[in-house]
Amino acid sequence: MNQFKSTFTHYILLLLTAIYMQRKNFFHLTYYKLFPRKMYPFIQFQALLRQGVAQWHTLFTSLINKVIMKSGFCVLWGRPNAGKSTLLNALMGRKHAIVSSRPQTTRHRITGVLHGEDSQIVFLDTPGIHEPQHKLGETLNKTAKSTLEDIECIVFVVDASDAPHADDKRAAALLERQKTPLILALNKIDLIGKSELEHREKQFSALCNPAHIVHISGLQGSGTSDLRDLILSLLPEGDPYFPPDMLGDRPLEFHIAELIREQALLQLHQEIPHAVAITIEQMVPRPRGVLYIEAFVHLERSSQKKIFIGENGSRIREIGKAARGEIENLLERKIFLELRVKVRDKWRENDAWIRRFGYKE
Ligand SMILES: Nc1nc2c(ncn2[C@@H]2O[C@H](COP(=O)(O)OP(=O)(O)OP(=O)(O)O)[C@@H](O)[C@H]2O)c(=O)[nH]1
Ligand SMILES: [Mg+2]
Repeated sequence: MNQFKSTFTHYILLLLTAIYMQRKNFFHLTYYKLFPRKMYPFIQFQALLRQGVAQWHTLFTSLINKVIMKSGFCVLWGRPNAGKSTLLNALMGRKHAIVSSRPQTTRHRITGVLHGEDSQIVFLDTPGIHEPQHKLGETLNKTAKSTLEDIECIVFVVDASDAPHADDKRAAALLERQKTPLILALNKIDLIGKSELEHREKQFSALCNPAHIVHISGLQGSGTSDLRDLILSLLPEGDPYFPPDMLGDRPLEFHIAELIREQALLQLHQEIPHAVAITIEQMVPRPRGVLYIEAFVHLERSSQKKIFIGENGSRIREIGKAARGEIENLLERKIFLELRVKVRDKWRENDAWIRRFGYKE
């Protein structure tokens, strides 16, 4: 009886030790020599089991965590002043492109990358399609047209508070042979009532035969998140085009020059804003964390230079002050902005200047 008791206690102790060691993974194959030979098959079996479970666990978690990405390019299209850049900013949730009430504010293809958890939409804001008055205008139309290749969707932005314009028709005509899904975005709905919107919807959809129609206010942000979801639904599965920290494809100097031009557009009148081009000539760090920026303001005539500078330099000071605030917000640091005005005779008719100012790509 005593012998039975001691053998029983022995096995119980062995079992408890085995359970403890199993939990702590002591039965790892490395330690098997510590155990009696009879236990080898058991140790090998449990090691294989543990290994198998680990592999299945990795496989399952990788399958569950495997994110199916959607990505693609979406062009914001339309006539000048329809609200494309305002919409880009609303979709991006940040100020990415400059906006003004002057037609032809946008002079480049502006790429805005919107990163989602499982998606990436690359927006291409475009210069407004219009009847060109000079070489610069022709270049802007060409830049816009060049965005229509290799894209996944087009948002045709129209100003619903106004009847279709010759430029809307021009912009619609350029989409005629497009196979890409077309969304008609009736913008500026904050300015009109329901019946006017219904009327405009008929007029604008007759121009372009859209696959989808949305009602939005880029300025107030209404309807823009539904539009973003609709765009997403049109994108194919695919890897992202841009790394997660990239919001666009233009250097900082570009955005700085644009912010200066935006102030010129906002603060000057008649033809002068259209004659303004900005180039950044220097960006040099100065003591106490200040960044010195020297920008050239290019105009077409000396009479425009006089107006730009203003009486005792008052106008140029105001433009510089407002632009400095915007640039400091962008860079999150103090800057010293120096504006120098240059006259470039009829530069909008001159290919060399158009290229030098970066409008021809
Ligand atoms: N009320 C109202 N105004 C808007 C709306 N969207 C844009 N605007 C205004 O329309 C004007 C033109 O806006 P932009 O975004 O610069 O237009 P755009 O189509 O990019 O113009 P271009 O760059 O010249 O082709 C600006 O004064 C905007 O504030 C809107 O939803 N409602
Ligand atoms: Mg624009």
